[in-house]
Amino acid sequence: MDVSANTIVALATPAGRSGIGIIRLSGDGALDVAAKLTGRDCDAFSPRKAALAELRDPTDNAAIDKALITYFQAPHSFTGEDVIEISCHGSPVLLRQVIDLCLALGCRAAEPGEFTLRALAHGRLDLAEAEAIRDLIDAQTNAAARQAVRQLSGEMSRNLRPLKDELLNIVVVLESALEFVEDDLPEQQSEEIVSSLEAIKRRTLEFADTYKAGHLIRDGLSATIVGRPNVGKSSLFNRLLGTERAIVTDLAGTTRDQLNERFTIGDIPTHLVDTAGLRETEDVVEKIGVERARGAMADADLVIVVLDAHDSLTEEDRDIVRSALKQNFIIALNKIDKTTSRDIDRLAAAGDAALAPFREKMVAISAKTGEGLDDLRDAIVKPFRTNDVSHSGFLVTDARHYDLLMRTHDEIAQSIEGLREGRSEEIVLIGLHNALRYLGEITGETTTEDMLTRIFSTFCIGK
Ligand SMILES: Nc1nc2c(ncn2[C@@H]2O[C@H](COP(=O)(O)OP(=O)(O)O)[C@@H](O)[C@H]2O)c(=O)[nH]1
Ligand SMILES: [Mg+2]
Repeated sequence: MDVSANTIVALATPAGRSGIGIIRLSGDGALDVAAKLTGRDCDAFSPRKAALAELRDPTDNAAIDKALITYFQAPHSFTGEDVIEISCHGSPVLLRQVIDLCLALGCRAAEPGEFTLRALAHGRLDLAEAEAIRDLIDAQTNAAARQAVRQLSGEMSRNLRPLKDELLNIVVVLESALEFVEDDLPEQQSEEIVSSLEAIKRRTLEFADTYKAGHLIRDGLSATIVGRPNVGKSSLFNRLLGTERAIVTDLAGTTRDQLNERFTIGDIPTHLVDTAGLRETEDVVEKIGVERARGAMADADLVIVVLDAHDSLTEEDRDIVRSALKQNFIIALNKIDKTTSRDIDRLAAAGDAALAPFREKMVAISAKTGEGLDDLRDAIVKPFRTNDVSHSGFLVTDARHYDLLMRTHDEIAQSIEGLREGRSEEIVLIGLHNALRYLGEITGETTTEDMLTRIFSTFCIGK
């Protein structure tokens, strides 16, 4: 049998020019491929030792590069299989050549996340840890990276273990009651089980509740800047990003297409959208821009309505505030450098009585001078911060984990109800078995092929 066929190869470093580029192989044929590429014997490579070797094209023996080759022998490797890492010079052309040679020698191009999937299959990691690798690579802030590292070190399993053990104990008691007791569970034992289940349910919910903070740290929030033309939306966009990204002029209708950029506020990744000014227009291009602006507004976690503090409020402004009411929104009163008063109450009152109810949501700023920008940044993240979670704690960051925790919670809640209503142990046990299965799905003890395919498709190739 050709052992190379099940050996996968991929570039482990980003595509493009770099100092060094690393190609990784995993599988039974990895060592053999390394030997053929270097014209050496397999035993020239010792586990966990880097060897400097000339890579040659086996067909014409032409030199390709001088590379550092490191061999990790199964099972002591990332994947649990034989792994070869080839550190070449970081030329895209050269790296492509080496990968093509590996393919010609019988390797197969790795699927997204396939190295990690193999690590999972060989018990080198659990599923939550595998997902943590993806999250670490994708992390946009220090805080997100730190959470991923904690999850990678097995904190998810450590948090779930006691819950699972206690659930399992209860399942055992109920199952033996089924087998050995003629009548129903004695009243007192049933009450004990209910109170233990209540405690497990509470802890599951507490853990799931950390998702609000965890989700924010990992995925951040999206904020869309809206307002009528010329109030200073693009100026604010640039000011928040710290670059002259959007074109600013005193002509209404300058921004026609929307602009998207990422930046961070404190530890929170923020996806900021600048939009075309909302107004009735006959200009075809601007009209499309206005439609897109309405779409971006509907999709946003937070809408930042910009008003001109120097100008009186128009009917368009009122319409825009009204359409933001359905959502999380704040109001940025811009151009305060042009007003004589910085007092927000007076600004709000001068603007319009219609603004009075939203006093709490208003921040006075100047996109031109930067005044009030710190307050605005605080106001952007404030609606999303949770005070009840200590950030030193471990947070649930993944929607999949949150969903499974909530399902676990609901199953336990139903089982408690069943016990209280004196239903048969069989019925109660179904819910508890489901709860155990959901907890198992988080760490991957119980998984389906389909589920793994879905999860690993979100990984990058080469990891
Ligand atoms: N004085 C002053 N002018 C501003 C401020 N923000 C924007 N502008 C000016 O207002 C005009 C329109 O700005 P722009 O950002 O293009 O507005 P947009 O149409 O809402 O995107 C430009 O001439 C800006 O220089 C501000 O805070 N103070
Ligand atoms: Mg603009």
